[in-house]
Amino acid sequence: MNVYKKIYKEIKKAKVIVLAHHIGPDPDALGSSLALKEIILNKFPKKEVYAIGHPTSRFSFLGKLDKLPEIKDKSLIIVTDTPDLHRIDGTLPQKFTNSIKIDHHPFIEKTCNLEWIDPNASSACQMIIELVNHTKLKMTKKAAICLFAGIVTDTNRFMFEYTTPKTFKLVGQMLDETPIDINEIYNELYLRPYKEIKFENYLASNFNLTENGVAYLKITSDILKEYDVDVATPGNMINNFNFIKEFLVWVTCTEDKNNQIYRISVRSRGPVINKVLERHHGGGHKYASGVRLQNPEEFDEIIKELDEVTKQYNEKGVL
Ligand SMILES: [Mn+2]
Repeated sequence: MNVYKKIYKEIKKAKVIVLAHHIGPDPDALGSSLALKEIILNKFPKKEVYAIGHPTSRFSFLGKLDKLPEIKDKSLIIVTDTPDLHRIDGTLPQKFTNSIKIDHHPFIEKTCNLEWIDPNASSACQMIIELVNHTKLKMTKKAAICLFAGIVTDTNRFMFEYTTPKTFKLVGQMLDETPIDINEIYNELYLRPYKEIKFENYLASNFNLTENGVAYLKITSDILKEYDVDVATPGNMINNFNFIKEFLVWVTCTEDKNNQIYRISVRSRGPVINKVLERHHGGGHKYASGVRLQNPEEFDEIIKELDEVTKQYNEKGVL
């Protein structure tokens, strides 16, 4: 039996299905679980289906998240877009009768009974379209909006290398069969207040740059206050600094005063960076990673290690 059929069979069997994703969810995390909820309920209206996690206002157009229900017999959790246990938002797979992982991150650890991992997929949302195409599940308009938003953001508007002919085929086919207004989605995703542009301007003007091409910047909570932006803003903006000739790797370190942590976001145009972040208990993709630090001094170590990786990349052209 192929993985699509296996997943479908488990969905069919379950009475209660909980959909979960990673902490600090992006549109791929939110979109994949909210779309799955729609798609499952469309096929099985009598099942109890919940998409859980901490609410986020930024991407509320994708739909509302549910509270974790009481977990009964024949319960199934489907975790999307999350490779490791400690980043699952709101619950743990062990609490359920059965568990499934659908993810496109490189493998970190086994967290679910059944794991479908495709590191070549652009996004978890792309994998959901694939799942629908290979089973009796049907696409819905609401789900298509969620999935399109997840794919567009995870590929940075189809620019990242994970964007493959398969991505275009699956998206094209979905739009063909389930027409949605993509301009509306782009407005939701990319329309920004002027104060954010001013803040982006601050970031652009203040990066430090190493000889090897690592750009980095510490952002204090005072600066966030001054520009009236929230603590997630630098991380959400980091892709905007792609295609700057001198930046091979670029990093923001944002002080999160409420939680007494520092949020590190890293992007790369060549050097593989996730190994460095994994050493500091973070992770992510080859060219897009992050970590949350308690100790700000660890940031300096990370920059040193990223600089070394970038130096090696410059010397060898790979790595
Ligand atoms: Mn993703």
